[in-house]
Amino acid sequence: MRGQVAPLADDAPELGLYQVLAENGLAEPTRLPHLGDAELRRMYRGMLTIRVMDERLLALQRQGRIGFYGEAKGQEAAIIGAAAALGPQDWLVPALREAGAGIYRGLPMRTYVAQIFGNGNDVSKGRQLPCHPGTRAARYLTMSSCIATQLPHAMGMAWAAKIAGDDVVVLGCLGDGASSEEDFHVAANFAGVYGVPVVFFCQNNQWAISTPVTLQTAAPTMAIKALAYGFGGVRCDGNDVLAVYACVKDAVDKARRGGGPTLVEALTYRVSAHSSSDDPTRYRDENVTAAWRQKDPLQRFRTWMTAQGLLDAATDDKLRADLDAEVRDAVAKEEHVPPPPLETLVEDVFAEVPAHLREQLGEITPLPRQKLGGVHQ
Ligand SMILES: Cc1ncc(C[n+]2csc(CCOP(=O)(O)OP(=O)(O)O)c2C)c(N)n1
Ligand SMILES: [Mg+2]
Repeated sequence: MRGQVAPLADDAPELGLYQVLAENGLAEPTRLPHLGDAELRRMYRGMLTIRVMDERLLALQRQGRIGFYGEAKGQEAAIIGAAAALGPQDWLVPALREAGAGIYRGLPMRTYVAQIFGNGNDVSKGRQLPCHPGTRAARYLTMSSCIATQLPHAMGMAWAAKIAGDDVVVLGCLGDGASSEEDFHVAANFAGVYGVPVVFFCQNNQWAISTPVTLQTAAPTMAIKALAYGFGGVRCDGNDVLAVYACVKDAVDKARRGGGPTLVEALTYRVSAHSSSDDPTRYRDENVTAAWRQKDPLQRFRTWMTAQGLLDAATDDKLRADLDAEVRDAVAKEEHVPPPPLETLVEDVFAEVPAHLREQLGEITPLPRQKLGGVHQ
């Protein structure tokens, strides 16, 4: 039996909705991407990691043990489908919700949790909001808090790779909200003109904090915006990990061949709050959210994996328990690591620390670790 996937719109992929898995988890066999069993299992694990991590770390915020957390619930397919389409030599430049892609590419869980605590093990030494990990080793750039500023960076990294003749493609991520920023226009225009190997990946989760996508643009899709910059756009079902993988892989392969940029839009929904500081019941109809929760991307992939004999309930339960234990262990180890040394406040900025700053440093009394209040973002 085949899945009832959306029909192909080859003549206008920027207006269509590419699906491989229908909502009931049945596949359209002619569209299945070439992926081995091990890679499919790894993708499932990557999606479940995000789900488990979000549950645990949001609970930690509610207990006052971390100051802030941003979930990616319901967007696991978009995040992992895109990450899986990259090679290890490629760079991923995230927007807000791709930390799970960093982990998929090799960012250790403890390193991520250390960043969330902002402790002495955190490579950014507590100077970023939680959920801003970065790893050079896994080629995952630190997220920029300023919406869309990462896009000229992603484009520039890809342009540099082209000039140097490096076999590198850059995935520049954005949300629907970021598409209204001038940085999106600058990056897309430049990428089109210079034909750089960048793939713009827009997770259209239909909300930018309290702004619905209908107020973000009058365009029928995000993907169609690519046409104005002289390159192709494609829209896929962001809750279908195989569709996201297929579309991003096509775009990455094209960029690698010298075919220039593509804008891939993954249509999904932000089923949770914007962040731990947000209450969406104040501005949106949660009946719509409830309907989108039924389109759970993890459940869709689980149904298909199970039908393929690649997963069973016992393996799934054990995987979930193992991932939960991994997150709890990382929290247990990182929660009591002391903060970065105070001197780094000035020593990392000045080669020779001015006398007045040395004096001020001497006057600072470190505060005991207190219950953290909310952080607004
Ligand atoms: C330049 C800038 N303007 C506003 C903000 C406040 N802000 C933080 S997240 C956000 C919404 C982003 O929406 P979207 O791009 O759709 O990403 P999503 O949160 O849905 O993943 C806004 C407006 C910001 N961080 N930077
Ligand atoms: Mg959004």
